Amino acid sequence: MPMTVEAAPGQKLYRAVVDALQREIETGRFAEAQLLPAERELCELLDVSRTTLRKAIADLIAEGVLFNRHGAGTFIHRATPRVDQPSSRLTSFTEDMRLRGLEASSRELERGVFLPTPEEAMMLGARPNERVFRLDRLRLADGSPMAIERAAVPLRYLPEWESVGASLYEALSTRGFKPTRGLQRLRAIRISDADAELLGVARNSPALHIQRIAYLADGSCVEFTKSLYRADAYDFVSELALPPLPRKARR
Ligand code: 16G
Repeated sequence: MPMTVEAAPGQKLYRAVVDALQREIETGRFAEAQLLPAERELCELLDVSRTTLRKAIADLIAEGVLFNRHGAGTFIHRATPRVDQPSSRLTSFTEDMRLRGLEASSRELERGVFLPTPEEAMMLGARPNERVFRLDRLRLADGSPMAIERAAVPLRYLPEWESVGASLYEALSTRGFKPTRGLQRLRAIRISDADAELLGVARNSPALHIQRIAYLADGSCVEFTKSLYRADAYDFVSELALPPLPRKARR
């Protein structure tokens, strides 16, 4: 069904197209696919020129309503699940999502065995010439991108790295190397253009940069992971308690 786009007095036509597209997205017209219909089809639907449509799409991308995936087209942002994440629990992404009734999945960005960077060697306490297994993934919940995780694990813990499946922690547990303690550092950053595209957020969006170092019960370091979590999808929640009183002050 064609849509009529009429610019209000003083309004540019392409801004009227922005409003019309936004309205249609909100009311679910393109709900069956995340991919926006082809340019030609949209021009016909809205009865506007390509130039007008392109300007409108550029604005909707800047506003974070749409996003471009290189070579694949223009996509609509679906409402991202919002997650309260306790920051004191050592759980995996897969477990966290399962607990919330969301389906975890990943898009693998890199998998391989490398010599560690100086930072990885230091964080992991790697032995001389020890190599690390690296796994970089885009993590999704019910199909929505939530985080980018770049994990490094000393190869001795996962020599069969090629067969690591959907969950890194499950692979470690199966081999008897389940992390039992972790340290996490969290800070706010402005996301790079490449990562914004992967996460499907507007350029220069804020994100949460998290570094996790996880240890085995014997104190050796099993994982060093740098992650970028969507700031609009995550609340990290901490439980607070009064510190124990010094002995003298106790009555
Ligand atoms: C969590 C961890 C990440 C770990 C991953 C394993 C944070 C900030 N990060 O996302 O360090 O590698 O879980 O998940 O919580 P997986 O077992 O589903 O692969």
